[in-house]
Amino acid sequence: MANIAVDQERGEEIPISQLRRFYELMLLTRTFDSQAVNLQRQGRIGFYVPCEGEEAAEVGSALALRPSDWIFPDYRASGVMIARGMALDTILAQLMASSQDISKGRSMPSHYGSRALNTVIPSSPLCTQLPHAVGAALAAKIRGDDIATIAYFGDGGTSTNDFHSALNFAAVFKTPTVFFCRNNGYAISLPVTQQTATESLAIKASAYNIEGVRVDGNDVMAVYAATRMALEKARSGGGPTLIEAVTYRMGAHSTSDDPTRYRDSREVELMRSKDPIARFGDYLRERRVWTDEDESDARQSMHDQVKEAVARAEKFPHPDVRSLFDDVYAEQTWNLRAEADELAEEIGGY
Ligand SMILES: Cc1ncc(C[n+]2csc(CCOP(=O)(O)OP(=O)(O)O)c2C)c(N)n1
Repeated sequence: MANIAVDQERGEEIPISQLRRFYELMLLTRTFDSQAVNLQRQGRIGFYVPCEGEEAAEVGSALALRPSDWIFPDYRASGVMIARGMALDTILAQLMASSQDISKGRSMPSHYGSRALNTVIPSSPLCTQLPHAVGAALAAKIRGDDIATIAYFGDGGTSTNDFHSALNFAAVFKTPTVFFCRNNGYAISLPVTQQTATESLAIKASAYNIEGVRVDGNDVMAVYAATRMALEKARSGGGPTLIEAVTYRMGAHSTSDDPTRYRDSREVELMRSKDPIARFGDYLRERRVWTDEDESDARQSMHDQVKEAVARAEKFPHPDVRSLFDDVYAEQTWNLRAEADELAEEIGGY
């Protein structure tokens, strides 16, 4: 059994341990994701944005980053967070808006971030994180920091003003930024064919004179290679890249969406046959670096990990409602003080 594989694009050797890590992180993401949907259906969390089908795009790109790089994610980023090393408890604390949540339960569920992981909490308006990623990259360039920034967004996001402003600014100032577009085929109910008349999303990069790369987003090794190349180019002064990872949103847009209203189930079945996890699992078995026993052990251990994390997270209390007024201003204003006092009095009455 060879203990390396060759990255075809780069002619570089990838250790087998790394290949297994790709697979295990994709599997953990899938396990977590389906459990999060179940929790929402059972009323134990309010809302969730699933990433089923997009694990290769998320995990492959996130693993290409260095810890010192900065991530500007969107709301569909559980796989990015898991690959980045965010603890499941931390993700669940965010989804449950508990006192252990980094944003103190104040962000919409599925909007994760962590200063320790150089990951900025996203806002819901699409692609607002792109100019932020460019600004942070420009600051790094001015300071001489050897880092890159990466922004995640979907195909629909390419129709926003912020997408175009960010690409233009990044190109003119040659910032070390990677724009990572998950083309999952849909913007809620709108298919990508109605989103744009261009032959691809990657081609939009040429309008700004930057490189556009279209990659099979269901091939974790290809995503990893494309993202690594773009990051290395960015860090070495080569400027920004737009990556279009072509994948498929297997599930609903969010737990508030019912895709059967606008999408043919035969299409979904066809795309399930291109499942990035099954595909990479087959590859690993063919290479004899993953066995059926590894598979059942991994599935059992991940199921247990998620179950235990949920049990722990559900014990975290909610934040004290009085903390609502904290962090709004450095010094609380008179009117907020008055409202806080009124609330405290109201609570005292119960
Ligand atoms: C500026 C803006 N316009 C519209 C919305 C409403 N909205 C939320 S998600 C979404 C679809 C986004 O689709 P896409 O960019 O393809 O990403 P995906 O959700 O498929 O990952 C829309 C239109 C929004 N959040 N922000």
